Amino acid sequence: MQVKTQTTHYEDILSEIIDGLKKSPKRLPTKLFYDEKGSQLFDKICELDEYYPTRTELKILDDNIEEITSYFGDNGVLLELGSGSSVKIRLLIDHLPTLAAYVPVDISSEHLVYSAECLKADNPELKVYPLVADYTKEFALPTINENYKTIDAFYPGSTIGNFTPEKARSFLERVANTFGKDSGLLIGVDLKKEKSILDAAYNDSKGITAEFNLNLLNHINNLVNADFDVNKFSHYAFFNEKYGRIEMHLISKENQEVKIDGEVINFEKGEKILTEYSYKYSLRDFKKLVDGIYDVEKIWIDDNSLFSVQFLRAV
Ligand code: AVJ
Repeated sequence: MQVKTQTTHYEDILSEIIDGLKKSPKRLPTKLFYDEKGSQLFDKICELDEYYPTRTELKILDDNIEEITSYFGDNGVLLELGSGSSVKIRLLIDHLPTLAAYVPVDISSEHLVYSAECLKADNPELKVYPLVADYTKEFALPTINENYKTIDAFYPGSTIGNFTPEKARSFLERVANTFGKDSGLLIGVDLKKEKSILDAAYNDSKGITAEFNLNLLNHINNLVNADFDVNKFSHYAFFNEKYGRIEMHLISKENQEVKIDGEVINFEKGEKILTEYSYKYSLRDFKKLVDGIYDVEKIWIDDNSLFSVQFLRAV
C-alpha cells in the first residue's frame, strides 16, 4: 500500500495561524484540531451520549445500506474526504462488490495510515490508496493503477458544516469539478434542531469536547514555534440561532501574551478565539446551497429527524 503525501508548507500554516490571530475577533484554523491526539479525542467524542451525529449517521447508513449503495457506479473509485478512522466506510465497502479502489483522504497522517492498514488487513483484496492532504485546499488524486469507470465521493460526519455556507458552496463546486458531471457525492448533513440538544452535544459532561478544543493550542505549540499555555484558556461552545451554527471558541482566562515564531500576540482577559463553526441545515437550505452544482437525488433521515444522509449527483 503506497501512501501519497501532499504536504502543507510550514510557512503557509504559520501565516494562516498568525493572520487568524491578528484578526478581530481572533480565529484559528479548524483543521488544526486533528493532530494524532485530536483525532483520538474526536473518536472519543463520537462515543459520547450527548454527541448524536456519529451514531445517528451510522444507523441511517446501516438501515439503508442496500439502497444507498445502489446509487454508486459499478467498478468505481470511492474517495472519502476526512476519513479519520474510516469506520463508516466499512459498511459501504462491504456492499460495493465491484469497487475498484478506495482512496481515503485525511490531514492527519498517522491516523490515516493506521486506519488504512487496519482496513486492508480485514479486506486483503481491497485496493487502498491513502492520500495525506488538506482537502480544503487544491489536492491532486493519487495515480490509481486500476481500471475504473466512475469516481464517487463520501463526505460523512457533517464536516461540510465547518465551512460557512459560501465556502461550503465553493468547496462543493471544486469537488464537483474535480470528479466531473454525473459523479456522486454521498454526504452527511446535520439538521437544525432544538438548541438544548445542540448545546449539549458540544458541551459534554465528561469534558472531552473541551479537551478537544484546547488541544488545538497544544498542536500549534508542536507545529510552529509557539508558547500557548493551555491552562490559561477555557472552552466555550453554543448554538447561535441567528446564524444556525455551533460556534466553538477558546476564551483567555487572563491578560496574556503568546509568542509565535517571534511575533507577540496579546490577549485580553475574556477575549475569544473562534476555533470552529458547525453549521446545521434544514433540508431546504441545503438543497439551495448545492443548487446548480449538484442534484439532490435522495435523502435518508433518522426517525427523530436529527441527521440526514444525502446522495448528490454533479450536474
Ligand atoms: C467532525 C466537524 C463534524 O462539527 O460536529 C465535534 C467536529 N467539534 N465536536 C462537528 C466536532 C466538536 C465535528 N465535525
